[in-house]
Amino acid sequence: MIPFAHLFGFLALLLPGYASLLVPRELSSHGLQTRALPNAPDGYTPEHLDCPSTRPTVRDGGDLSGSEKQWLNTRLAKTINPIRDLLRRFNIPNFDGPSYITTHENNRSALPNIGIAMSGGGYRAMLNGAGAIAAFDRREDNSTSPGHLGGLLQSATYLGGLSGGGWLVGSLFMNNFTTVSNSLNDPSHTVWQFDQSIFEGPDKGSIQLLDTAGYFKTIEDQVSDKADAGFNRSVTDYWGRALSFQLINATDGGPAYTWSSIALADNFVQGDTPFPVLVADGRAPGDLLISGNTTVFEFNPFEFGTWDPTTFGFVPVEYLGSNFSNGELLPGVQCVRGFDNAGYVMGTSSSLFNQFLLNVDTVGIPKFAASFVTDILAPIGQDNNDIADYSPNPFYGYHNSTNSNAQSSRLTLVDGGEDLQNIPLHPLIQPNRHVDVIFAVDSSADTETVWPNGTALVATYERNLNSTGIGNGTSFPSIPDTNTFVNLGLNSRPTFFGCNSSNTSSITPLIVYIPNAPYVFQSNITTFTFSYNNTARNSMVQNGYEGATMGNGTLDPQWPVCVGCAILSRSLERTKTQVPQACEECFRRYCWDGTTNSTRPNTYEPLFKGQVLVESGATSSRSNGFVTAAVVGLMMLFM
Ligand SMILES: *[C@@H]1O[C@H](CO)[C@@H](O)[C@H](O)[C@H]1NC(C)=O
Ligand SMILES: *[C@@H]1O[C@H](CO)[C@@H](O)[C@H](O)[C@H]1NC(C)=O
Ligand SMILES: *[C@@H]1O[C@H](CO)[C@@H](O)[C@H](O)[C@H]1NC(C)=O
Ligand SMILES: *[C@@H]1O[C@H](CO)[C@@H](O)[C@H](O)[C@H]1NC(C)=O
Ligand SMILES: *[C@@H]1O[C@H](CO)[C@@H](O)[C@H](O)[C@H]1NC(C)=O
Ligand SMILES: *[C@@H]1O[C@H](CO)[C@@H](O)[C@H](O)[C@H]1NC(C)=O
Ligand SMILES: *[C@@H]1O[C@H](CO)[C@@H](O)[C@H](O)[C@H]1NC(C)=O
Ligand SMILES: *[C@@H]1O[C@H](CO)[C@@H](O)[C@H](O)[C@H]1NC(C)=O
Ligand SMILES: *[C@@H]1O[C@H](CO)[C@@H](O)[C@H](O)[C@H]1NC(C)=O
Ligand SMILES: *[C@@H]1O[C@H](CO)[C@@H](O)[C@H](O)[C@H]1NC(C)=O
Ligand SMILES: *[C@@H]1O[C@H](CO)[C@@H](O)[C@H](O)[C@H]1NC(C)=O
Ligand SMILES: CC(=O)N[C@H]1CO[C@H](CO)[C@@H](O)[C@@H]1O
Repeated sequence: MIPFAHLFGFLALLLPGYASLLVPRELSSHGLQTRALPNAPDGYTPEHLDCPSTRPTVRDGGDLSGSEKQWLNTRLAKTINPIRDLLRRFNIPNFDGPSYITTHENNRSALPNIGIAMSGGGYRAMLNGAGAIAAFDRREDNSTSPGHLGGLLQSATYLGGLSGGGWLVGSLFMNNFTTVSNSLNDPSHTVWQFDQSIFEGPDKGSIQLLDTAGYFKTIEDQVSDKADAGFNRSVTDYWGRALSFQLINATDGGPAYTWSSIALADNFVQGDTPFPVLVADGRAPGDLLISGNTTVFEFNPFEFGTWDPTTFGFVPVEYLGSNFSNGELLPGVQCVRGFDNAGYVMGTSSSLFNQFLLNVDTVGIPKFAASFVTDILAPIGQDNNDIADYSPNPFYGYHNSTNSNAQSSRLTLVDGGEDLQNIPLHPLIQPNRHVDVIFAVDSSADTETVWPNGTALVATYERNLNSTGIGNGTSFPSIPDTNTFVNLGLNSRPTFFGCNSSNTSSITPLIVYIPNAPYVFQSNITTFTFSYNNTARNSMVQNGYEGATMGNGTLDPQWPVCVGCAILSRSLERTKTQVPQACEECFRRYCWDGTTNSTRPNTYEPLFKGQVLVESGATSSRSNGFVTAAVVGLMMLFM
């Protein structure tokens, strides 16, 4: 049987330039709606093809792309009913939420504009984040019952992912924006099978027919073909291929699935999904350490680039790999397609894990994996283990005076969390995007005990202090030091930052910080844990669900009301509507009130808040029982 992707590659060879037109027809002949597509012309290998009649160029970062603006018209209209439904269910006392939405419906920009951000932190972050996404997704069972938050995902405009959070976002979008529960219970046993470590490769019971040796050979062949076609290979190529076997629902890790194909998927085109954005950090030539001022790049369905005043430009993501100079493709230069492989993009945002591939203790991993590491990966990695190579640099000769890579034909990117901004807030705080509220799920491992302590928020806050500097007009709420986070428990329960926007000049989103904490499972599993049995995997997801919903409202029955208030806050200001009394109470309870306690705390060892589901092997249970924990939780909230 000829695999579909190969067949398609063959068609594309015959008809260069028409590639993206053909795939939907091919799929629709099977009566299916289009999902993200295996539309690369030749599998994992980028191809030089004739350019479209309007040749792609680099544009500056002064505004949203035309494509994004057009898409927003569709999406923003689609979010109105979900927001109205949410507010109806949340039922803010003495405030008619649905009528408020209806009154302002014809002026969409008056209404809330919601973003969601999923932090990095390997599989821990992916799974804890997946619990939050499930909680926000009205398609999940029970998610629209009292105390739950289902519908927030349908109400959101943007969905950011970084590193492990990017695996989550990327996997859902590659798989037709499927649900978290369908990914966990994948009927085809293809994706999210984390009991098989990435070194073993997929379970042979799935659609993958490979044994471990065949898995490594397939990956090596795919990457070699890219190198033979003249593109630099980096360890990230291997890492991204391996990830794809776990994240993309297709044979051989879906080598032809491109990131740009998200923009062709029906559900995205119809505005039925949020706008996915993945984040990676730029690295100036010769730099090994990534500072907080490094350029932050984003991958969205239309474009790759940055808002930062350094490179300050975007290129169509579909044409990554093309040889741009001074912002253009010179006459005669062909267009490259297929470079923006979806697994490569997810691998780029998480390139930190390259080091895991390289440093893994070779004892206990399959023989093939061990020789693969020593013979193939190690020589490629050398001093540049963590990079993803985006050569030829699309920003060569572009904004020479500010772009530190302008004179380099190479562009190398690293894991989006290496600048410590481990939550992908950067795309969501851009003033052009007008996001009002960001649900920021933080599964970072900051403390010695592998819990978050606000480090990611502090990094973004510090970066944006000087709005004429690297922040380039962005504005971010005040964030206290990490000792304060721990001492005040701001990292042990949801906390709002930026409640009072009157003392900031430009558009400052409200941040709803949702830290990973032990609700029903000891979810502080180390970042470099690469296999989870299904019990542990599902418990992680459930813990994330409980964290986002505060135990479905059992820890605080007012939590859904408070989420509603957070969503409405900036909109109420714009429409000069009096803040409901219940919201004032919520803000007193959940907003960081500006106090600090910067004394170095003892080791952070949070207690369970809920009924312990299963005990993870490494840790002892110290549950006080659900009722006691609820009382403790409430006491902390009212402090
Ligand atoms: C994608 O999901 C939609 C539902 O959102 C479904 O109608 C469609 O058939 C799915 N397409 C594929 C290719 O699975
Ligand atoms: C939904 O709620 C019902 C009734 O409480 C329960 O039996 C069922 O297990 C729940 N479903 C999920 C996915 O939790
Ligand atoms: C994977 O694809 C199979 C066959 O199309 C489908 O039944 C299954 O639901 C898909 N799984 C996910 C997680 O999208
Ligand atoms: C970023 O740059 C500013 C000024 O250019 C400097 O004060 C600050 O220390 C830098 N931050 C980091 C994290 O390097
Ligand atoms: C930018 O640098 C490139 C490469 O050195 C050069 O060809 C180009 O002329 C420069 N552009 C400007 C506007 O100086
Ligand atoms: C917070 O995390 C940072 C980063 O890991 C660490 O350096 C710092 O000591 C931690 N502080 C507290 C109070 O946990
Ligand atoms: C997880 O957190 C608990 C305290 O909540 C701590 O006792 C345990 O050592 C932590 N696990 C790891 C791997 O650090
Ligand atoms: C802010 O950044 C700009 C550009 O880097 C710099 O010129 C200015 O001195 C900075 N201001 C402060 C207060 O650091
Ligand atoms: C919260 O809801 C989820 C999904 O229905 C369920 O699995 C979980 O048991 C519930 N937890 C509590 C504390 O009610
Ligand atoms: C400040 O934090 C320290 C360290 O956790 C604690 O011992 C002290 O009681 C706190 N101070 C106040 C006023 O809460
Ligand atoms: C699953 O993993 C957890 C944590 O590592 C362990 O405690 C448990 O025994 C495992 N369960 C099974 C069925 O292997
Ligand atoms: C709002 C703001 O400061 N925008 C600046 C971002 O950076 C570009 C390139 O340096 C400037 O042209 C904008 O004025």
